[in-house]
Amino acid sequence: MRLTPRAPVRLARAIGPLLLAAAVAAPAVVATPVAAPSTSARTSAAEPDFPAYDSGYHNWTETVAEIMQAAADHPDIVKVFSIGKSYQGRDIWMAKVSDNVNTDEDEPEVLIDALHHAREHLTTEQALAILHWLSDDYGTDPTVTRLVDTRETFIVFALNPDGMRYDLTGDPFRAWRKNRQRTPSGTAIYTDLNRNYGYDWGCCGGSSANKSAETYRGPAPWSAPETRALRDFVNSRVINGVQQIRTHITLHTNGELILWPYGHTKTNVPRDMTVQDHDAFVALGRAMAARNGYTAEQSSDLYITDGDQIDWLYFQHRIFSFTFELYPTEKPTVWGDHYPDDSRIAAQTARNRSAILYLIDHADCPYAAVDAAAANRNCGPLYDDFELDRGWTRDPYGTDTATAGRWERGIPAPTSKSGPKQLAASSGQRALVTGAAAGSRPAANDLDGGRTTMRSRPVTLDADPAKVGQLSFYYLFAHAATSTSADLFRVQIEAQDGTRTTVFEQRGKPVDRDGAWTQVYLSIDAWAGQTVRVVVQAVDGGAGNLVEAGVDDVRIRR
Ligand code: 0X9
Ligand code: CA
Ligand code: ZN
Ligand code: CA
Repeated sequence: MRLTPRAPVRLARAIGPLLLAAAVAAPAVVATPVAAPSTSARTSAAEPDFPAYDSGYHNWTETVAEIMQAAADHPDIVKVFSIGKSYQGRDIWMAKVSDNVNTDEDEPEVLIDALHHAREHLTTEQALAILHWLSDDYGTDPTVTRLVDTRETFIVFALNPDGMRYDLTGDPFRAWRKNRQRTPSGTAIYTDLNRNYGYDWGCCGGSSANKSAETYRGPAPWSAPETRALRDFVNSRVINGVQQIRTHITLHTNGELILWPYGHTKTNVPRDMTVQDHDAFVALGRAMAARNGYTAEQSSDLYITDGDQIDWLYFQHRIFSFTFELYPTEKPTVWGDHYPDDSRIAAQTARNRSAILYLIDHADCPYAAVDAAAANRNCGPLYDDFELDRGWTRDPYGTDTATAGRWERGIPAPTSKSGPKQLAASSGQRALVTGAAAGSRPAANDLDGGRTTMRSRPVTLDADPAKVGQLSFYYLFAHAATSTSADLFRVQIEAQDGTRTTVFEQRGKPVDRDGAWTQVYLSIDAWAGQTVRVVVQAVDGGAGNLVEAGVDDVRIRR
């Protein structure tokens, strides 16, 4: 919908790898079905296929042809490119669906992927169905039209093409799960792609170190080219410090489940998740389950996994990431339940239409699934809980003089001297603090020697002053009784023309002041229509003063 392309810097960066891929994927705009890349493994053999009674399923070449056909039929809204190659050298195809599809517009992004696990063929059918909803119903279905116009949806149809093909070389199937990555010696080393992601890889008894096991995690995190391709694509969607992908579904079979992170722990809200995010996961999961009749739960309620995809996507990128376990409900018996008759495909993929469109819709503001208050709180132009690097710069003006305890985004270690000084984060586990480590004694890692400054990424405020939400943040400012008014904590707004205005300031006094997270709300209506930055400063104005400052949960509300 938005015709304004993103800033040129962003275009260059974001489209670079995609253009490269698109060049390789030149047939994307041609209707002719594209042959699967040739590999030594298949030079003589016919392309593996489903048995005749299951011909409603797409094998690998049919899947690729179908994707390419959609791009040829809808060149204005569908673009196909490869995000990398499988171990055996097949392209891992991705379709982008959006209006102005060749432009990287500033629209919330959604990622959907299928077939991590070779035998889970219904997931590829589901991904193809999504591609068809979004492209064929564009212009006729008002919801689809709106979502194509206002979102950028990226779909992977088979993350594991080698395994998908191999599974069809059995009689009739092999019930294969892993990829086809093996050592030259030929020892059976294949990797469960959904145990190979790099967050808490192998941490928690949710995968196997045994090369022959179904849940073999691989020799190292990201050892599989397929997970690396997915990782690199997701990493490439961080633009100016902000991850563009907000919601995600990975499609698996089976169980009729909607699972949210984490899988590596039974704890509902561990330190590396925030309460607000957990609330949004539960609300989104339940809302989707109400639409497709699945059961929504935390993924570890099913069983513990480590190195699984959605844990990484949430932890590393704070993407609201879900595993869908498709039809049928029975727990996998390895052979039976992954191979529903092809007569089920139409109904069982259509069943998920409203749930999946709901999550695409909520890429705009996942917190809206909780309530309007959560949406207003967290979906304004700025919301930073400091759990991720979202583009703050230290010493942006080159005027800082502090010699120690400069601002850093970290896990603050509590310290105490005549009462608490530095505190654990206000939300999640990280905050912006003056020296996160405790050090050998309370005054060992506090702010010393002068000024430290941190500046946010640029944020554009609504042109209507009535619609500029308040700036809010939690702060702490603690000092010993030796403090003077030369010690300070302040927040400024840097206007578009570079001028800075102090909107909040606390100065030191010769009293012992303990650390306490305090929330502040400030009007910034004066900057309506401007692109501004938030600046936080702390100063240790006297030799040897114990001074600690912290900031968390900076918001410009809506
Ligand atoms: O084990 C998996 O990777 C997924 N199930 S499947 O039967 N398709 O293999 C489940 C992943 C979700 N995570 C957890 N259950 N922890
Ligand atoms: Ca668009
Ligand atoms: Zn699976
Ligand atoms: Ca935090």
